[in-house]
Amino acid sequence: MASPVVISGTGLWTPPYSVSNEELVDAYNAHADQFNAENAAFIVSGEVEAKSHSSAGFIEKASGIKSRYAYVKDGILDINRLKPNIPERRDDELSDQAEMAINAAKIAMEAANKKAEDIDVVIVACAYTQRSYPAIAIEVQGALGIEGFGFDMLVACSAATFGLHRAYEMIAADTAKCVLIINPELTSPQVNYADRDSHFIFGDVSTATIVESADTCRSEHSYDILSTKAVTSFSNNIRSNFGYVVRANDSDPFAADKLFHQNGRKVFKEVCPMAARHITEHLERHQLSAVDVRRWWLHQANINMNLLISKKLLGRDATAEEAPIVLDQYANTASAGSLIAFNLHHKDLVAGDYGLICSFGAGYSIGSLVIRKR
Ligand code: CO8
Repeated sequence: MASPVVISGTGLWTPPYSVSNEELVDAYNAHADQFNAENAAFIVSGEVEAKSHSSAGFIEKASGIKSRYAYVKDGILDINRLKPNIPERRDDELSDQAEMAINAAKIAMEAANKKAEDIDVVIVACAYTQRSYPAIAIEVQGALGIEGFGFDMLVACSAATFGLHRAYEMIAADTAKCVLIINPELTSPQVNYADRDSHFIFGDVSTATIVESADTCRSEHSYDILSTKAVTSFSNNIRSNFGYVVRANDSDPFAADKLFHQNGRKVFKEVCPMAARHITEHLERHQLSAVDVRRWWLHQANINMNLLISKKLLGRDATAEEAPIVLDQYANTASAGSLIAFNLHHKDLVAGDYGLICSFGAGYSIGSLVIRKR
């Protein structure tokens, strides 16, 4: 029998700058006041809607988020800018996302005891790449001195789990010996900090994972991947229309629809039952039920979603130990949330413990892995 496919190392790179709800709300409210003053006549005539204030209390209650990290903080709180000020780099400099990716990759490689020559595939899987080509993954591959091949893949919130799925399949099919999957989630350039409904949702982060065969695994903490499961179902409820065709259709590249926007209520209502059903069916494949799972590393979009999903699965509230939440500190980090939770909360598991990694979000897309500590 072929030897198991394992997760043998993970890395989490946290950007140096934190932005609190209060800072973000102060900037947004100052922007709203300025907008309302500048548009006073149109607001009175009903042509323009006045902007209401945001509130740190609302944000924490509705989402569980207290702060988020930013790759570059400069500019985000400037009410005349409301976006990070990330200077353009020359073609011969490392790109921002490759830099974020390498920071997390090095941590994962050390955790898995891997050198560049041990790795033969690099997958960069995230919600956006900062350019179309050459692939960020190939840039990372070159900078780390890895031979073999690399490619980028975009599946919004499920990019990280779908990337792990591809790695699992490559190792199982013996088309790769060791895969490095990296999720450099540079979300802040796509956040509309002038939009009260979404200005607080996202943070920047980078996570990385090593997947290989158990035969080559030399790691202290490793996990058999027992199986993977994915589903997608088209929805316009989470969308960004930014893309290269914008140049050709003459639309405004800075319009609100080109940034992240969503119908949060609908997402909440539709995705929670979908995710709970998906997880139940996945566990059933292994004759497991929810109570057999020691740890749930769930996607981190909204604390109330996670509480609802774990309650649907367990029939009671999950404890923080069972289903850790990292949203308070990191916010929604697109596809990386479940892997941040994994990075911070896995070392206490003992051999034989089952765990489940699951992402859910834009697409819609859901991806999961059932794993067992070795
Ligand atoms: N401050 C104060 N009040 C506010 C604010 C605010 N900032 N925003 C809204 N309100 C008010 C509203 O006006 C409303 O008032 P009223 O009741 O008088 O009409 C009230 O608060 C309630 O508003 P909502 O119904 O909108 O509030 P919710 O309780 O639904 O919470 C959430 C809003 C937090 C957005 C919630 O709906 C949610 O989290 N839903 C799930 C969304 C989700 O998970 N989306 C996934 C997105 S991530 C993803 O898929 C990855 C995409 C790729 C990455 C993108 C990177 C940029």
